[in-house]
Amino acid sequence: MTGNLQVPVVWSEECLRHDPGGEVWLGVRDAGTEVPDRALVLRAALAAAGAPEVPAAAHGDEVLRAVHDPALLEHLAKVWTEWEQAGFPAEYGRDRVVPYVFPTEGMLDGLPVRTPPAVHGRAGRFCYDTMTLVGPGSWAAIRGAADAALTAADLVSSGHTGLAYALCRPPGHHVTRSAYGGSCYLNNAAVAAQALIAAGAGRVAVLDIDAHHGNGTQSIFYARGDVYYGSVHVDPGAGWFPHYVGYADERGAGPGEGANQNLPLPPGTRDEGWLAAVRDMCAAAAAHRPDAVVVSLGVDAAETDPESPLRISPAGYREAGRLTAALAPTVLVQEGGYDLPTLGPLTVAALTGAAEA
Ligand code: SP5
Ligand code: ZN
Repeated sequence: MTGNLQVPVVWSEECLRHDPGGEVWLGVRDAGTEVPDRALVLRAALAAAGAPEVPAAAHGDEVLRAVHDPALLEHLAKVWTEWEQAGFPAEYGRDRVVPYVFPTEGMLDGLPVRTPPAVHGRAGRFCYDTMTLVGPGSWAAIRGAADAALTAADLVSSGHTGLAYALCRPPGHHVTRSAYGGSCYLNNAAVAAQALIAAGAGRVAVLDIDAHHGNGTQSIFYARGDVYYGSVHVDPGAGWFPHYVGYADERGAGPGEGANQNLPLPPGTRDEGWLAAVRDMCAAAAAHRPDAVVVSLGVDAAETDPESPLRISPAGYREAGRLTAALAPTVLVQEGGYDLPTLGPLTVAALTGAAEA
């Protein structure tokens, strides 16, 4: 141990068991960047920085069922076993669950969404892309990541600490109430926000600084006034995932009108422009007077990251950590970040800034 970073790091060993085995992108299976080594690199860097580690405690499904369709939970828990029993890995060399038919609005044209009995048909029922593969250890890791988020929320809501970090893998902010995608399976940040509310917070702000728009978190809280969602991300209209959501005119609905704010940025944006947007997001969030904050901490906006064209430095992430954690007691939840050599320093920088707040 060389540092003195006083932020508890909540961690579940289960998170290593998810090996998506790549991603099918534009019809070709690529190696993929959401790999188990991400968690090992983060864990080692945070330990070297002196951060104390806290094991994730097993939690029940109550909070998960408040933000997700129970049918999504059941599907994820069972789909690998059914895929295997149907013979796809052993008999056909299909070693991961990859959907091939998606029940889009255009396909159904108002007919009810059925749940097909055949697993290969049902694979697209709760998933919206081909990049988010499921394998034998996936569910254990998905559930371990949610437990890490819940444990970090417990540490903060109990007053044990004003700041806690959940080392979640796989990440979560692309998952809506009933559909997964974007290398995410359950929405760990939404789970943390809901847990904070269940523990007594009246209003929560979710601040998302991952390079990509957190379409899942936005969707889950879109019509709610008790959870503000703000996101700074690369403009989906400039050709970046999630393409269909994350535009500035998405402001919330009904009781949530005005409690959703997107700040899309052009590819190539550096610290100055990004931090100006982070400051704007924090000012808007502060106006909602949150009792607690959840930060969706993706470090894939870094200049070194292969998955986004934003060009943020470690110093930028440190400042963003300071700004986002200054509003209220804060739970940091790991989202993306894929450049293994710089993933550790970037995350340590963000946590260092948050601890300074
Ligand atoms: C949590 C998170 O950051 N999810 C991001 C999902 C976006 N993945 C898009 C992958 C597109 C294909 N990647 C090719 C990279 C080549 N440099
Ligand atoms: Zn991302």
